[in-house]
Amino acid sequence: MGVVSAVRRRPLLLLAPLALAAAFALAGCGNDSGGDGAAAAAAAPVTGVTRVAAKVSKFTPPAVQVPAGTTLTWAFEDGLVPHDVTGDGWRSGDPQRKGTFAHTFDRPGTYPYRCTVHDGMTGRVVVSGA
Ligand SMILES: [Cu+2]
Repeated sequence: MGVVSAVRRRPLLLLAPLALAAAFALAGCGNDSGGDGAAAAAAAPVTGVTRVAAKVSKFTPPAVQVPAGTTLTWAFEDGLVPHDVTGDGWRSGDPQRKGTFAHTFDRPGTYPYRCTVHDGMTGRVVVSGA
């Protein structure tokens, strides 16, 4: 029995350093295409911006910070590539190739969102107290 549990435990011990190494490798990659969800989640929010572009399969800027009560607008500007904006309880609807989507954020908090068409195409809205 002792042998079995030792064998089962070993893969986890081996995988932990690999996972850490992978995380460092990703974090250290400075010229990725920008669609990386981890990068969007880690990006410092930009202030003074109420318009986010969905372009080249990423949201620009990936993170924005606005006061409560602000209406943000997403502009779909990726030619033939459709995108959407999907948060928890708020969404733009069907993926679209052009036009805009607007949403007003009334309550302070952090609102992550993503494009359901493209893995890793994510963004974040940080709403501060008005
Ligand atoms: Cu997309």
